[in-house]
Amino acid sequence: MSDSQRSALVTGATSGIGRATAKKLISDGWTVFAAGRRQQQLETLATECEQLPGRLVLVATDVTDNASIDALFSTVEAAGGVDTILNIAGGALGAESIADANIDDWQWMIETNVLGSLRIIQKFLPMLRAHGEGTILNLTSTAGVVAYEGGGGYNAAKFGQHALTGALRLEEAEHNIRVVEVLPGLVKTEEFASKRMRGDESKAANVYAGVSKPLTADDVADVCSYAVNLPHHINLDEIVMRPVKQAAQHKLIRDEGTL
Ligand code: 8X3
Repeated sequence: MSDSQRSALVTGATSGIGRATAKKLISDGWTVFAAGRRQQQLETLATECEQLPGRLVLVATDVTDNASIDALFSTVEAAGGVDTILNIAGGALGAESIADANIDDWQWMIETNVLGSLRIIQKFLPMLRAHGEGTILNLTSTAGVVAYEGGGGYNAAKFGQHALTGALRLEEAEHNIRVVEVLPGLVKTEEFASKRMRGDESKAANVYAGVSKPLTADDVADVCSYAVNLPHHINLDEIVMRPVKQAAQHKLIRDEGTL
């Protein structure tokens, strides 16, 4: 890989922020290994990226499965490697109180958000160290720094991923790997709220009801792209981004009469 030819692995690339970020980096001219579970969505992404200047390599991957990550690593290594990892796979499942929480939901959230990132990081760290100027960007959430009612499981997962990210930054600085954390608040994507509310589209719509301009996946992708395109000695440690209408986790301004 030459210095001018940046190359990234993006997980969670089948939808939402991961997909938008993969697309943005390809627009920036990067080689992007787009990893996600759903082959059909990966192929749609490929079609949309045909005219863009970068190079896209699709790799069907499940970040909760070690064998799948081994196969991903082999593909990336054989195709020239990466200097940048963007851990975007993740999500929320359920909005119950702690009293009513479902253990299986918590396990899925911890597996995907925390252990999924850990598996990818452990597998690719030697490659990033060998490169000499590595970057890891972990997409966490404002839910990783502020707890809220009904957020328990997602909070636990994102607080965990946030902690992992902080420790990693301290441990990898001596290997010249910068570790960036992007913590978005309310982002309206096609799947996040719907999945969290188990397909109840009315509950999912209520998450954004009356919020005139929630963040979009493209907004977050722009920020991720900005962070990883900066000269390597600049580490944006933690980027908290919210829509103006969400001044804090507890202060979401909705148009009157919308809920
Ligand atoms: C999503 C942000 O506010 O739904 O990561 O927890 S929030």
